[in-house]
Amino acid sequence: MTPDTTDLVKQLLKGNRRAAARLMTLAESLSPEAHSAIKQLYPHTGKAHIIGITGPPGSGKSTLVDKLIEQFRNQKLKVGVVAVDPSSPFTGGALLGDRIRMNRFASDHDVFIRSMGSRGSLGGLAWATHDIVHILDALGKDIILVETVGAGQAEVDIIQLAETVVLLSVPGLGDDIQTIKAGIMEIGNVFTINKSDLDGADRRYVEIQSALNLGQETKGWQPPIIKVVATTGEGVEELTKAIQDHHSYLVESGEIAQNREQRCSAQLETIVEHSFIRKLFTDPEEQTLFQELVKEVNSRKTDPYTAAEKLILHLIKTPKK
Ligand SMILES: Nc1nc2c(ncn2[C@@H]2O[C@H](COP(=O)(O)OP(=O)(O)OP(=O)(O)O)[C@@H](O)[C@H]2O)c(=O)[nH]1
Ligand SMILES: [Mg+2]
Repeated sequence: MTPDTTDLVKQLLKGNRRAAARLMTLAESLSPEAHSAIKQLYPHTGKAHIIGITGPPGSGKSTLVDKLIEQFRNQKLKVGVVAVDPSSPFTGGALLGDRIRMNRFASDHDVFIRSMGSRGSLGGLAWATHDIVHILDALGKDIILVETVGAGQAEVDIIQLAETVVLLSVPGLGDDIQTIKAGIMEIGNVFTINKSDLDGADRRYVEIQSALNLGQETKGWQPPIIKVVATTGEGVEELTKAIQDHHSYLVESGEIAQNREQRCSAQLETIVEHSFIRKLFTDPEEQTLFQELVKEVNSRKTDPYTAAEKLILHLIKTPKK
């Protein structure tokens, strides 16, 4: 039976968690009902502060998110969490770990946690993540934390989603510095060294500081570097303050408008790109045409540009199924 999204959205807007969970399941399965739901709930979004928590696998992101939830709850803010794990299978250990780590909020109705596995290919994960963030926003969350592995190369590009990006790093990860050099630094608004109880935290601090100084702009937001121990909660209050300071900065400087426009643009791009790609690879008629054109390009009967033009025209003309 097709779920009645109008009713689900109505329930969601009243704060119904079960409706939220059902809508998220639809979003994860990339069903057309999910699109219909997003169309209805979108006018009710745009209120939450969306925070990306990103860093290497095992750097303590989930442990930190758990402690951040606590900080925001102390301020009576309503919190939503999306933990995205593109590397693990559906019921991977990491997902299970996330649930256990954040389990203490299970009975708190103002906290909603959703873990996602690598369900969709063809950009489905990025797509569903956007939708889930919208659902949490419409549910009335003030803060939405999005946990993702890595940055830049990952399927879910955190800058498409988050207003504030917290880049997590840990002491003693040699290749991490490579990532820093590769330009990841630019996307961080707050740098965090987790596991600061381990050796090498000070060295990591200096490394990040000098990498930051290289590309430093003298005006605007100056990204702070904060040492934390997620397991004990040390430094998490300071981190929370830095995250909220960044948000205040965005609002007061007016950068928030530009930030939001960039995110809408990136999102629209994702949807257009993947709508085409998905139709191309799921519709048998398009598949046949695609295969024919591949052969024609290979035999030099046509060239790749003409073939692409034909495909795009055909995709536009064929009615939506
Ligand atoms: N020593 C120390 N260990 C920590 C700290 N924070 C987290 N850990 C440990 O690091 C391990 C990984 O923590 P998670 O929170 O699952 O890390 P994650 O980044 O979410 O991992 P994935 O989602 O699998 O990429 C766990 O065993 C934590 O207990 C810390 O501050 N110090
Ligand atoms: Mg995790």
